Amino acid sequence: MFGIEFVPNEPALKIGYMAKLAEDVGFDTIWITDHYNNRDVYSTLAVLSLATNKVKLGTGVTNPYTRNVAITASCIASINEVSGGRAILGIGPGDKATFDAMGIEWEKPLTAVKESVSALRDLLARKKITGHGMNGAQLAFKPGEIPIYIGAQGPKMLELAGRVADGVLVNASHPSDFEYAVPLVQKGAADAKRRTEDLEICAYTCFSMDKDRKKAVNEAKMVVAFIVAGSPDTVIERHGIDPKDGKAISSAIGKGDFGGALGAVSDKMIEAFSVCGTPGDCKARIGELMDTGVTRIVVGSPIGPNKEKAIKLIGKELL
Ligand code: F42
Repeated sequence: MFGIEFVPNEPALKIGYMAKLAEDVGFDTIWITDHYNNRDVYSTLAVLSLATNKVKLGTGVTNPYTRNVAITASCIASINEVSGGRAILGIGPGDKATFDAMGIEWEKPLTAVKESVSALRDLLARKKITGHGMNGAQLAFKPGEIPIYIGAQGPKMLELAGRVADGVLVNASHPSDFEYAVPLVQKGAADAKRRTEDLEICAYTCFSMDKDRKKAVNEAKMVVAFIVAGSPDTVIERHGIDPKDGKAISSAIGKGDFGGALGAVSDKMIEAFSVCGTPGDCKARIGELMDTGVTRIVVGSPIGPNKEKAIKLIGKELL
């Protein structure tokens, strides 16, 4: 029921050590984020394939813009091979801010994800594909069974995930976001005449746990500041936060004033955008999330003030 996310902003060997620890304390899935400015997701997953024995290993999430889908198929199939069949492909529309920096246009993201999942299903079944801009691409080796999850927040993307994916990774931490998201995923599944029970609905949370609540909250603040800055007003308002307070944070981040951004993070923002606090606090929030129809929890950044200690504590108290 519990997965964990690692951001490859540290050397892959260090993440390999954390991943083994996470496996040992009882996590069953490890997700690695994909942004061009961090270590490469597939190199990291290759290291994790060798460092661990039984956890599932996923891209959390890649996108159809920075990598051609035929390359994505080849990369994840290679990870599936080296890990002994433990790969999962997480794919989403990608992070607009990093695309701007790379000079990549974010054209028709919904269509791009939809077509990519269809092409990936064919490529992973070793079919020769035409369409999707391809002209007969086909893998030359057997990929094995690889589930495909979609990273989604918007209403159409959530429905698409329900229609075509094996699971959905929703980047949110509050029950009200899932009261909104779960019915949309279920509607997509119903439209495609699929059983909702066959679909994993994952809360891909901002998580911070420590025996000392204050320390846990302090650690979550910067991640929450970035979430608030990147969230549309509709999401901010859903949590009873004034969009002006959100704008103040994005403007501080835009100016490089990270102290100012941290100072503007309110308790209400922490409550809305993270699973945070003592083991008891986190347990209570996880219960609320599961009540909305969430089937799995992903423990995401920052995990805790001291990652290694937090992983052990989560293992002892929650898993
Ligand atoms: N992004 C990354 O780049 N790297 C990561 O490691 C990563 C991890 C991650 C994990 C979980 C998760 O939920 C998201 C994650 N993301 C990551 C972010 C992800 O890639 C997306 O940026 C994020 O999920 C936001 O996407 P969204 O679901 O809100 O979709 C956007 C594109 C959106 O606007 N969706 C609309 C909707 O209603 O869902 C649909 C827009 C639409 O219909 N577009 C039309 C189309 O065809 O695409 C075109 C409309 C027109 O007028 O052109």
